[in-house]
Amino acid sequence: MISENLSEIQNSLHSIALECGFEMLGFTEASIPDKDQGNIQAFIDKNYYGSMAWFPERQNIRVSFENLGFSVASCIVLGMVYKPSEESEKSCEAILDSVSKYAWGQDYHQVLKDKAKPLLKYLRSHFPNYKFRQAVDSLPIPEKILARDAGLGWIGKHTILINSNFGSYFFLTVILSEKVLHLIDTEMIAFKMPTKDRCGTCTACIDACPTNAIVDAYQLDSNLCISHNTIELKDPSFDEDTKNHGWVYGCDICQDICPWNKTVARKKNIHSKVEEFKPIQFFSESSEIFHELDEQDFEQAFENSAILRIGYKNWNRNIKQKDTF
Ligand code: B12
Ligand code: SF4
Ligand code: SF4
Repeated sequence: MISENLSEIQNSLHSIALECGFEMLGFTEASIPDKDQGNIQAFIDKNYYGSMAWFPERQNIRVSFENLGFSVASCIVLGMVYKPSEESEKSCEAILDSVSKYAWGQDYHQVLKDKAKPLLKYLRSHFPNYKFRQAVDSLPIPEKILARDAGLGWIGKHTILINSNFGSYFFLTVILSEKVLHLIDTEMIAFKMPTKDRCGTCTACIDACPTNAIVDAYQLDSNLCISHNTIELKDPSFDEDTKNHGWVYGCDICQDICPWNKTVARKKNIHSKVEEFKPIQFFSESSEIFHELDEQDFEQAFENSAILRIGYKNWNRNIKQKDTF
């Protein structure tokens, strides 16, 4: 029997999440199904993690939630849409096919941490004897698998999580909870999003990827992915053989072509409601975006942006690479 209390807690968390700007929230058990564990292992065995040498490390956290300082019982998974409004897209036309929409606004790691603070405060005050910890890419936690199991959507053939209402232009963050919170009661079922795979026979993302990085449905080789090559490749030297197809930071091709974004979410005018994800000044006001920057100008331009993390040398490398196609 699930106590009435748990249902109230879930409802309150849902209301707080909406107030904080999250569109999606779900609960799931802290466990990774065997089939997914096998897929993660295959990703490692095939070296699909590219230059992210950290990926195969700490597998005990990724698949078993070990060494986190407490025994994790449940995961609260939250989703926040970052898709820019049509107005923002018009004002930033120059970067539409060069800078991924997820990096137009402020650094999502910080934004999602700030936005989730009231949820953590609520949890800690209701359950002072239990531990809670938030992850936004900051822990080796398979966020998409947990999000799928929490009812936020399905993992598409391009390997990104899609929600049938919101499309795929949203970030994920997970709150790990020592307290059991994931049990589903009848009221919560109404909040749940469909998790059924709705890609059907479509292969638009696979066909559109210019580097054939989606080597098979649901399988991505990061070595070939423009997102990886513009963000994760640490070597700042210019390489004529690396073709980023005009992209300078990230890549949106497989998401732009997806009917769940292109048609369904667009018709519903799904876009970010969060001030922090409006384009940063450098993108909305500068007329010289794709010119090389010195360290000081780079740091000023990307002060609150995730782009700051790649450093000015790699930004300049990507600018040079932009024109080689
Ligand atoms: C590593 C990483 C990357 C890598 C690898 C991407 C990938 N597909 O995994 C690179 C650098 C390429 C990348 C790119 C991007 N990323 Co990224 N990334 C991550 C990170 C840190 C880990 C993901 C992970 O564990 N991947 C490993 C694979 C094995 O996991 P998986 O994809 O869930 O695997 C499932 C299937 O794809 C399949 N599978 C995968 N590989 C294989 C291999 C075989 C052989 C088989 C059979 C099956 C299989 O099986 C699994 C399910 O059982 C997460 C944050 C996190 N901590 O989860 C963000 C995250 C996934 N990224 C995100 C974003 C936004 C992006 C980009 C869109 C950014 C951009 N615009 O440039 C692109 C999208 C590229 C793409 N097509 O996926 C968001 C996605 C949000 C969402 N709606 O899903 C996340 C969740 C960050 C966040 N907190 O919001 N990313
Ligand atoms: S992000 Fe770009 S390069 Fe990577 S899989 Fe999608 S379309 Fe291909
Ligand atoms: S483009 Fe088609 S196959 Fe690819 S994720 Fe979207 S619906 Fe699925």
